[in-house]
Amino acid sequence: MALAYIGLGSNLESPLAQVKRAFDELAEIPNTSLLARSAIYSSRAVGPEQPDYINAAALLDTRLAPLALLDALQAIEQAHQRVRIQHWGPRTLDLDLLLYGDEIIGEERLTVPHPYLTQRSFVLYPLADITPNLQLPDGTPLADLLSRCPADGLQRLSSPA
Ligand code: A4P
Ligand code: MG
Repeated sequence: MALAYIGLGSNLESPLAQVKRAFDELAEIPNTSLLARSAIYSSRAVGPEQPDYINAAALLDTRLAPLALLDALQAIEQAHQRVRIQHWGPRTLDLDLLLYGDEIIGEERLTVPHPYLTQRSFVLYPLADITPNLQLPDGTPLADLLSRCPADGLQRLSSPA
């Protein structure tokens, strides 16, 4: 079993509903259980001009290998009729595999930890809701990253569950 953290993001087609539904779908992934969900946040878009995002994070306990878990995440994205038009562009649902245990993965389809994790308030604050004393595989405490990362328009809309 491995603990995996997932980043959820949406900025099209009722983003709040997309993210809430995605939490339920994460709980349905085979050989996997949903251990925790962060609060839900709104955030200003990073990248091209586009609507604000809804962001959150989830903690899974899974028996799936990293690439099998990525397949499951992409299947959920597809079910939300996600169309990839533009890099960093708007989307109905984006599911990023942020962390998979203490593994460091550099494969064509999968980079873990997620490359932008350390700089994005809309990832770091949700992670801290779930595991405030989290450390990255290289030993960096999440708290250090948070202290260096401005909240940058991030707003908490709900409590963690
Ligand atoms: N891939 C590699 N590593 C991973 C990973 N750890 N998790 C590959 C998930 N996928 C991973 O992803 C392209 C390919 O990355 C996948 O096929 C997978 O094999 P994508 O989601 O289709 O492409 P993308 O989203 O355009 O690129 P990327 O790099 O995933 O973008 P991000 O980092 O997801 O950023 N602003 C706010 N406020 N909130 C957001 O959530 N999100 C983005 C997208 C931009 N701006 C945002 C937000
Ligand atoms: Mg992505």
